[in-house]
Amino acid sequence: MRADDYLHVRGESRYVDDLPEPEGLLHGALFHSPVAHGRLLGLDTSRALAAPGVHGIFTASDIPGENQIGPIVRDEPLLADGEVHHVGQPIAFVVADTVARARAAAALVEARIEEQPGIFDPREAQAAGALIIPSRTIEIGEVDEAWSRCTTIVEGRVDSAGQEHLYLETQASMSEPLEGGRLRIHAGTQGPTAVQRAGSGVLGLPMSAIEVEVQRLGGAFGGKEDQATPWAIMCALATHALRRPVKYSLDRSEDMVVTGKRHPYSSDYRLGIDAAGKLLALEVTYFQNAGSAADLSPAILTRSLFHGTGCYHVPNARITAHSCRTNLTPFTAFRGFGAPQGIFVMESAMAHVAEASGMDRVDLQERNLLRDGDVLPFGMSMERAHAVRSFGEAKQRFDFEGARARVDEFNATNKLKKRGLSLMPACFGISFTNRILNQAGALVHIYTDGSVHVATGAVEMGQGVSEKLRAIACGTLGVPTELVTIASTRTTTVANTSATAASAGADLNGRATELACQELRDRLEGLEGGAALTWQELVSLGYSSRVNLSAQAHYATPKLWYDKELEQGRPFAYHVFGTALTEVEVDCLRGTYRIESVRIVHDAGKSLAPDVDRGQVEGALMQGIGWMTVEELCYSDQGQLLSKDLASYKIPDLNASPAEVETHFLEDCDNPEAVLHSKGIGEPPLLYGIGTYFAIREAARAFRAEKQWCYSAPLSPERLMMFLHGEVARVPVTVYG
Ligand code: LUZ
Ligand code: MOS
Repeated sequence: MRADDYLHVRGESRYVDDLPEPEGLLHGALFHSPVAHGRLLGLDTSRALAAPGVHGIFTASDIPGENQIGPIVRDEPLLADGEVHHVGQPIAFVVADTVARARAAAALVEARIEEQPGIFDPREAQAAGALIIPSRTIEIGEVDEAWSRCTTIVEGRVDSAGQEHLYLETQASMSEPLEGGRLRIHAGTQGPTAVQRAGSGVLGLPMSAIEVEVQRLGGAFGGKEDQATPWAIMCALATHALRRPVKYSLDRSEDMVVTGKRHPYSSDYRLGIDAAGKLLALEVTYFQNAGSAADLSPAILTRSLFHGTGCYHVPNARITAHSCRTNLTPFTAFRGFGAPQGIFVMESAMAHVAEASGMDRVDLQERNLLRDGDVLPFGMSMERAHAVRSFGEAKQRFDFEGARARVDEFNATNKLKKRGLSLMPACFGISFTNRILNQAGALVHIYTDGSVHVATGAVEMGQGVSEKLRAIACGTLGVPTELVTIASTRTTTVANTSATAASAGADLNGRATELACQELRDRLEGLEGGAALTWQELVSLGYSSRVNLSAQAHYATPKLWYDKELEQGRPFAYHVFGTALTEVEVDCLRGTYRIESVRIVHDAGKSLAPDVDRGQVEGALMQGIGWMTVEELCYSDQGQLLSKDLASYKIPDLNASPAEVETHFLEDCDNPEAVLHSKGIGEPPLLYGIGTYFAIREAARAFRAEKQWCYSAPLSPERLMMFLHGEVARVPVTVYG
């Protein structure tokens, strides 16, 4: 059992809303844009300000520093100024003595807005020149020349919808004044330093005047990598002005409306193979729906580019990506970070070309899996690729041939129910694609009683990073688990941290922890007579010998480089591989389906915590299945989110989950590129969910082979039924009329 589990089951874990309320605490509420695009002509806060219990209302004009929180592109005000660009854009922050009064007052704010037409479709935005950053292309080989050598070429379009994070704990923050004009923020963020930096800019204070602390998050999934910042800074803004503690926690529906989600993508592909079934040429164009501000979209676009060929080797490829500005909430990081969108396009193209050529899809996949020495379109050469191994092992271990025969037999003898199978290979690059972010720090104290305190930049969000850090510290120092405490994450103990993200939290912070612990062990073991002592005696000897029992360490991932001009480099420390075998049964009259089983072979390296990793594989799989099947964001043609509560936005429940999930970790996998030969785990297994889409598709085609398939997700039962019995249903990804 993990140390956190005791706290969770006893209700003792402290999320922002569980922190003891400081005396004089005020509560925030948001007034946000009711329209998707318009000119903000006037703002009347007088009625709100006169409402009972109100202590202050903050608008753009109350910001002492700069009204700017864009992390990559400086295009996002904290509070709207002059214009609004999406429904839910923050305009005013109201602070009152109770939550109810703050919300009541926020409803009294009046904005005069001259509405303007909005753009919601990324292709429309691109055609209108509304781009977040200049478009990018990565390229390898001779694409234009290679088409003539192809025996089968397919072209098509793929759409994938966004996805709501639905972390259990909604966005929340609490700030409190410290002496001398300084302040502390208890932020519900994956990126404490990002909050500190943005707070410094907005308040016009040095970063040293702002402390950010994170105890833990109730889930984040990328939704708090960047988008925890505005709420934290709004609290800080009010605390700064009123010198009172301020808390703001969003209710579920508000959170769904005002925060960003996974990016919807619309994409075009052209894929060609030769007579031997080798992939020869690929051309892909992504239209990323970025929403109204950049947020992390450029970084997400990069990851899509880097995963555009999926798990396969394509010698001639050209991949282009447009980040398109639309009038929806800025879309943001979500587990997978643009890779799932790109990989879904590649798998779609693979399925298409297999059918067009008459090749077996699994054969085609297997023949083209990445091998050592294969070069990806951005110039990175594959090392220790376990694609072939995990694909082969999944086939064998889970008796793919037997399953194939069973499913074919089932389909031959059933008319209205059909079964489908898919093999889904995953390949995911580990490291932040922005090289700078690949660094971390740790501060380790040994106290005179032998107990150990480990502080890093890693944020615990239920993913078990604390458990892994503890394992690393225990192993390196040679002490039992009970002696090691993992501290909350604070900008005052470990500074200039990267967000806990990119599946790299344990890699980066774990390595820093290992280095700090090694340093301490070396100091102690270097003492005369130290070798024969117990831990307790050793620590006592260290203290009495006046040895420094604290160590700080910093780790920066080596060997990473990327040249953006050339679009060439080695942006990842390594890749994670695996394969999922999925079996589904579709009721072809109703469009409903049952996921019979998902069986996975996954490469976790030498796992630091196998139970944690198993949980991550299962959780990511479910999130991937949800994205591909039942999770459906619905907007009005005015850009209003309609699916803004759990009655209208469905995530996989027990019935929508696979009846059986089996995870097998590849054995004897080392990984010299990460701490103790482990591998990042958070994001890669989400890709297995894509397998469910193709298994359902295979079953549907066993029922209606003649219908032309359109590659769009989610493939909800409603949409599947429309496909099977009505017009071809392309999923309108962003807006429903
Ligand atoms: N965040 C980020 C990420 O800033 N850069 C990345 O490459 C990344 N990858 C996955 C998830 N979050
Ligand atoms: Mo990220 S999608 O916060 O790893």
